[in-house]
Amino acid sequence: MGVAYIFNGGSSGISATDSSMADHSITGQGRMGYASAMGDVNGDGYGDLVIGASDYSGLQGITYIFHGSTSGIITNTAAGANLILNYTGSNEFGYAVALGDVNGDGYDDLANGAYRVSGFSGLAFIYYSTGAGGISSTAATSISGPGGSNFACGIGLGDINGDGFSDLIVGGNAYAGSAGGVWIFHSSGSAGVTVGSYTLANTVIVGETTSNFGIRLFTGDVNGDGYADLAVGAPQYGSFFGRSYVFNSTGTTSGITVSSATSANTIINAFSISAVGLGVVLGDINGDGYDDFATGAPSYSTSQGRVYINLSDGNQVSSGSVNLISGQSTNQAFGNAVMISDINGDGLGDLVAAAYVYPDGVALSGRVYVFHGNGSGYAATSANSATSIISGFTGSEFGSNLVDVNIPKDLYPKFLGVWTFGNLEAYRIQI
Ligand SMILES: [Ca+2]
Ligand SMILES: [Ca+2]
Ligand SMILES: [Ca+2]
Ligand SMILES: [Ca+2]
Repeated sequence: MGVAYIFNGGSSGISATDSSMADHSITGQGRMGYASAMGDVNGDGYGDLVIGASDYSGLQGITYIFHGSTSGIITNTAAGANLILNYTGSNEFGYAVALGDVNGDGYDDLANGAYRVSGFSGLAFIYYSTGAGGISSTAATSISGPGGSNFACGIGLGDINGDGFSDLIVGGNAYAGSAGGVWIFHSSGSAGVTVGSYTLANTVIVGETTSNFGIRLFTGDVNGDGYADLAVGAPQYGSFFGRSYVFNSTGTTSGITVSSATSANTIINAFSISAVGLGVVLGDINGDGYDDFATGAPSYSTSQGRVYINLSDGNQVSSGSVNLISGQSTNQAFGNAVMISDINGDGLGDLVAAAYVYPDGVALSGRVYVFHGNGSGYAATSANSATSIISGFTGSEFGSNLVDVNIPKDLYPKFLGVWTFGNLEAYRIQI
């Protein structure tokens, strides 16, 4: 099963101390919440929530879209979703989801993935919004990947080439012997993304040897030029040391033009088994208008885990970390998911980081930590000194996934923690 929890922010942050104190919850099945995204699919100014449940009905998978309102999201059950999307076969449909306006009509569209299609060739879909009615029940774009690549295990949307239309970014961590790859497809404009094969991508970036590059993606703007830049995680680099990369858009209609992960503008390294890159997020931590970078390393120091904080200098994300925040103890996987959101409305990005197998990797309760920004990063060096700590129930894996639930018409942003039942695992896809 799975439960999505929504916690409201406020001027003093979040006061909940366990998941029963959430402002809202939605219960579903099939690891609901392994993937989630927030946007406005029906143009009413309220944030709408997409949640993937990739284990639903065996491994068929299912995706739910919930429309926001003046009262937030109303229903408490997945079955009460405004739209439910399916795909045939045991293909883990909904393993990765993203929202963005691909065809420029002012309504966010849904990118979705099913990485097991046709022997792990994978398919990436775009379901366009119909307007005030929200997302269409039919995908107008479907793009096939290379054989055995897990294409679409990672999905992102962002306007990489600055033409006003969101572009599609697809990751496939098993490509080229698990080097992994990322494919960028530019929107053609009002028709959206019109190609049907990975061979027609505008950009292909190949990861380093057996690094699982592309399993995590996030877009943001690190240099304030209005062109989306791209963060990519490769948690298996160097036998699970892991690496995270940030690729700047060229600031031209060509978007990102490099073809190798080693050509990234910024590379974050580890010096021991850490699985850096299993969590990646871009957001403005110090309030200067440039997106900064947080990356989780949940395997660091016997899975105590830690999070690296790297600020943008206005041109690119600096490779020197201003903060390293460690988990509370071993076998908690702190940093399995990270998010930046201005929880307390002071203009500084707050860090939300999860340790989904807290306290010991056996009880699997999970914890979510909120760190308020201080203008130059975060004061804490340990999860013990987080501003807020929210605990999950035994067995719940609270914090398996996080999403910024920023609803434009609300005063304060919110955030969502998600828990799911499942086995302890560094991440889902086996290679
Ligand atoms: Ca649209
Ligand atoms: Ca574009
Ligand atoms: Ca940029
Ligand atoms: Ca910044």
